[in-house]
This record gives sequence, C-alpha cells and structure tokens, in this order.
Amino acid sequence: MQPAFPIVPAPDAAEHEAGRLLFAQQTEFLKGVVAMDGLPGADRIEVCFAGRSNVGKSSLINALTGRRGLARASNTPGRTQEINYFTQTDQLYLVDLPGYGYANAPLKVVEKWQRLLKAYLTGRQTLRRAFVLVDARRGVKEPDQEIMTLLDQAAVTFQVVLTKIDKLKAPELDRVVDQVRTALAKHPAAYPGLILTSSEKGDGIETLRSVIAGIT
Ligand SMILES: Nc1nc2c(ncn2[C@@H]2O[C@H](COP(=O)(O)OP(=O)(O)OP(=O)(O)O)[C@@H](O)[C@H]2O)c(=O)[nH]1
Ligand SMILES: [Mg+2]
Repeated sequence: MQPAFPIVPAPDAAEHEAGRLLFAQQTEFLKGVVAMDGLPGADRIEVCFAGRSNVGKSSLINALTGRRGLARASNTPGRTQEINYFTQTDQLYLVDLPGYGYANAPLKVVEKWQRLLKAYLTGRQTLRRAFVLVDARRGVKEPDQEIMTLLDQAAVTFQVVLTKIDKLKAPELDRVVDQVRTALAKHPAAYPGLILTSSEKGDGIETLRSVIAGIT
C-alpha cells in the first residue's frame, strides 16, 4: 500500500521540462517586506518557503534558481529578517521567509518577525502553497507543529521539504521520513508528497522545480 505521504518521485520528461523552463527564466529580487502593507500587489500566485531558522530556506531558493547569492544564506541563524520577494515570471512569486524557533535575537525583534510571519501565512490570498522545510537531521519539532497547525486553521496547503539530506545515511533518512509521516497525519492541510532535497548536492531540486511548475 502507498503510504499517505509518499516521497515525490523524480519528474517524468514532461514535468521535468516544465520545471526546467520555469526556472530557466532569470529570477530577480523584488523587495524585502517588513509589514503586511508592504506586500506587493496580489496580482499573481505565490509559493513560500517557511521553516525553522537555519533549515536552509534561502539556500534552497538559490539552488532552485541556480543563482548562488540571490537569497542571502548563512550559518548564522536569523539571517533572513524580512519577507523577501523574488519574481520570475509575471505569473509567480517565490517568497523567502524569516525562520521561526530562533531565540538568539532581541525579543522585540523576534516577536515582530513572528507576528509578520503568522499574518503573512494566514492572510495572503494568493499564497498557493507553503513549503515547510524540515531539517532531515532533526525531523518535525514543536515549532514546526505550531506552524503546521496555523496553516491547517488558515486552510493553506503546505508541503514538507526535507533539507540537507546529504548529511544523512539512508537508514537515518528512512527513520526521519517515518517520523515526518507520523507528524503529518495530524494535519489536514498537509499535501500528500514529501520532497527530499540537498541544496548542496542538488538532490531533489529538479523534482521541486517540477512541483512548483505544476502549481502555476
Ligand atoms: N550540508 C548542507 N548544508 C546546507 C544545505 N542547505 C543549507 N545548508 C547550510 O545551512 C546553513 C543555513 O542555510 P540558510 O539557507 O541560510 O538557512 P535559512 O533557513 O534561510 O536560515 P534563516 O534565514 O536564518 O532562517 C548555511 O550554512 C547553509 O550553507 C544542504 O542542502 N546541505
Ligand atoms: Mg534565510
């Protein structure tokens, strides 16, 4: 029997081509947003990348777009402090979000980001899918559960992307996939299909491109 949350297989030729074409277009940084009224016009659909601090959101955007320095990535948790909009075509925005679950910044600042993050995730009409990134070494943790519950309540479809799979051996990866499946079973907004990625090695990047192309 197929598990409820199968690993998304590599794209077939047509899906692969759709993903390749979408991301062959130059992606540009549009703006960093610090308040809901700064969001760009809701004139096209968007997908966002959410996840704990340091999980690899910005790195994943860079890997998808093939542009290393496009989204600022770093080893310092809390690197992304705004909602960063990237434009690609006039049909799609890619949105890099500040991380959650990071306490090592002034409390007032953290609270401000978290409020903005939650307002965005629950209040953006044109948000078609939230990719919730989960570090493959860690699995789904409490702060992830909170965000997933928020997305359930807002009826925003989310899909889990495991990151940094290059850091694990196959049996460890199997274990974490089981843990993620168990965690997702409680979330009605969870899209059935896990994407396993390494921005470092390129695993799963073509698959994710195709998945995004399938949403537009
Ligand atoms: N080995 C490995 N390291 C990765 C991978 N993806 C990201 N990293 C590293 O993880 C660290 C954090 O990456 P970021 O992309 O900045 O993470 P983020 O989720 O955007 O972090 P915040 O903006 O702080 O929330 C960096 O040092 C990256 O080089 C991966 O696939 N494999
Ligand atoms: Mg970031």
